[in-house]
Amino acid sequence: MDAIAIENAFQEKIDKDLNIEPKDQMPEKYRLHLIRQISQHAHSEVIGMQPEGNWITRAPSLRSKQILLAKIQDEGGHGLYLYSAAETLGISREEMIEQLHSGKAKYSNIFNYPSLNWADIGAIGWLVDGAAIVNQVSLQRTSYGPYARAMVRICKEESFHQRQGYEIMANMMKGTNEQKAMAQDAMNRWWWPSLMMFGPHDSDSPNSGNAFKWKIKRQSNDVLRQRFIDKTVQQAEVIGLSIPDKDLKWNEEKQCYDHGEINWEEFNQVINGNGPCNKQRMAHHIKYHNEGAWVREAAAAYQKHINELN
Ligand code: BYC
Repeated sequence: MDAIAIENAFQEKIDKDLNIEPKDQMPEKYRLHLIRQISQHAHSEVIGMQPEGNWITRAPSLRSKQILLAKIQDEGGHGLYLYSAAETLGISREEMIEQLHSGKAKYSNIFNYPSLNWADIGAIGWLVDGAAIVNQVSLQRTSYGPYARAMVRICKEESFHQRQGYEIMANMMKGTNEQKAMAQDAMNRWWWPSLMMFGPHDSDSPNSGNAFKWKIKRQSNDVLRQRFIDKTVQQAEVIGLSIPDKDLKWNEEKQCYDHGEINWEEFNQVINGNGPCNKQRMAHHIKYHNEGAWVREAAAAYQKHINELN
């Protein structure tokens, strides 16, 4: 089949809502679009372990420490499913890591902010995982089979993560004035970066055109952001937290919350390497990746040995 025939047969499948599987023929641009998005998603999961890992040794109780450990292990697992899904598209793990280290591949803006105290762990679980779920529930119906199936499992785990974070915030809001102030301070620092997680406004989203044509995306950046806001404002009210947005108000006609302007200048700085923790996050990843070289070498030597026996 020539390129046009491949593209037509492919689009016909997409239009019938059929999944595309690794051995199916697909346009090169679809393959590259998915490698970009899935690898960036995987990097986000793995880099996202850093701000939380910062608090394992300082968790306030054995229970909270066990829960946090389990959550961070889940994030590592999510990274692994996603790297594997991307590998089915013909890119190796080494190439993806190389693209992360060279800055060619991005990862979520949100993990370039510091986790300063225990309330931040609550805010990450509640707001960051909460935002991630809204995005990922929609991605369960993405057109590439291995990505869609990874999302089903990831969403189940993320909803536990979101509850873990909300529980921390709810408990702090029942505590002393200092604890309440800590929770509100974490809310103030994490709210706007969480809204940025959904990406630029639809009118400024260069990848959305193809993403919709190929049903990689099912809902737009702005639609998902609005869904997250509407859900989260109510959860904040229940535990007595305020949303740090003076322009936030219920729109009776549209039946959703209007919100203030997002600082896109800050977003662009952060995703281009100039956020508060970008350099620290990357230095940490490179250091431990290099220190783990012996594990990869040992695994390769073991595989070679097994192959020789067979
Ligand atoms: N951060 O054309 P657009 C987690 C980039 S981890 C950084 O709208 P697209 C967790 C975008 O890549 C879950 N960059 O792009 C883990 C593009 O640049 P490139 C993370 C962003 O792809 C541990 C440019 O801006 N979730 O839950 O159509 C602990 C223009 O954007 C961001 C995912 O990764 C951003 N927020 O839509 C706790 C979801 N937004 O690539 C929790 C999977 C945009 O052309 N990804 N950019 O150089 C997606 O759904 C989509 O890629 C996005 C962006 C909605 C994020």
